[in-house]
Amino acid sequence: MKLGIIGLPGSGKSTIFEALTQSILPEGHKGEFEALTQSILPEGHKGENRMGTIPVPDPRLAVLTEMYKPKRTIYAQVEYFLPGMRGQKKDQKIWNQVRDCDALIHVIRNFSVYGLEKPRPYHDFQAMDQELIFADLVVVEKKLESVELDRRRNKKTPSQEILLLNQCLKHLENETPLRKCPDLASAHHLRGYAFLSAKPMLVMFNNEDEDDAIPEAADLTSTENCTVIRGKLEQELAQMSIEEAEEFLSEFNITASAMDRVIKQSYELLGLISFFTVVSDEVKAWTVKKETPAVDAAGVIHTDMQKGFIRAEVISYEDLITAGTYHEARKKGNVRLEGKTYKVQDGDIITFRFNV
Ligand SMILES: Nc1nc2c(ncn2[C@@H]2O[C@H](COP(=O)(O)OP(=O)(O)O)[C@@H](O)[C@H]2O)c(=O)[nH]1
Ligand SMILES: [Mg+2]
Repeated sequence: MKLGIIGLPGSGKSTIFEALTQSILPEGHKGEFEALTQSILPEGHKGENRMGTIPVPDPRLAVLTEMYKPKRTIYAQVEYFLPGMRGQKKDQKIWNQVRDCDALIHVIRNFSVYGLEKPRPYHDFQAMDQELIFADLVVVEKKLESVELDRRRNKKTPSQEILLLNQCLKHLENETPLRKCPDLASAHHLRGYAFLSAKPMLVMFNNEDEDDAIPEAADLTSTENCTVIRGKLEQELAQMSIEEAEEFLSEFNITASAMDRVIKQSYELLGLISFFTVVSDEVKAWTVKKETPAVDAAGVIHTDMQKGFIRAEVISYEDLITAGTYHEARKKGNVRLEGKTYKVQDGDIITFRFNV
């Protein structure tokens, strides 16, 4: 899962990127998390692309680790991507860089800066969203123009795609982002365009230290997925020792680190779930979309597993914990054999049977 961070200059993107990628580690996971946490480009490279890969916190993995005592426990991962500004004229290139992201985090300034006008969250949201819409509009218009040329030269043109592109055109001309049109946003024929306004978006208001409320921003809170972060505060928190951080957490009434919260919200936004595998000394979490059939979940692990899929041996996390051991669960009949079309559920522990 790759989340692109966008927003107007000065909205706090770099600050939040650092808060998310250098976040303090939840108790009990220190070792594993430290090994995985990385933020590739350090200070002094502000103009470059930055990418941070961080583990998805999941207390169930700690329980499974306790049960199986594997050599390794591997958490699911999410990537945060912050496109750099260096050497870029207008936004075109930035937009191309976030095209392969699964979703966008749109950072909006909601803190005061001496010498700058008061924060205008709704205005800023609109300004950036319109740029996304405009970038898509350019792509659609170009394509439709070339299609029209082909038509005049009596070349065959793919009609379904054109129909859909024309629908996109209408919405975009009305300044409606394509994420508001689920049929278009998920249309198979349009996948190759990777439209920016079609990407799921988490609107992130970047607040003052003392303020943890979602701002009044017209009807944004009812029409978009909104969240609040106190970027500066969270960035400072991320750089503290565990002891310092604990004191700080209670002082500012923060319960979960921004990283935990944002990952959770991103999972929900993207309709993602986790399933687990336990094989030869390794407990591992995998990420798939809700409703993913077992055969495709196998493909996330290895294409051979997908091609040679025979069946999936499945037990829910709850059933395993209740039974105490896999052996006991099997005796109780909690271990099921499922076929290709079985829809994987959050927390399933799966063993795939396959031919090579
Ligand atoms: N008071 C306050 N200042 C912030 C906050 N987040 C960022 N800033 C400051 O705003 C300025 C711009 O932040 P930066 O992260 O570089 O924004 P970017 O241009 O979007 O990457 C910096 O001076 C930050 O220290 C915040 O939550 N509160
Ligand atoms: Mg920056």
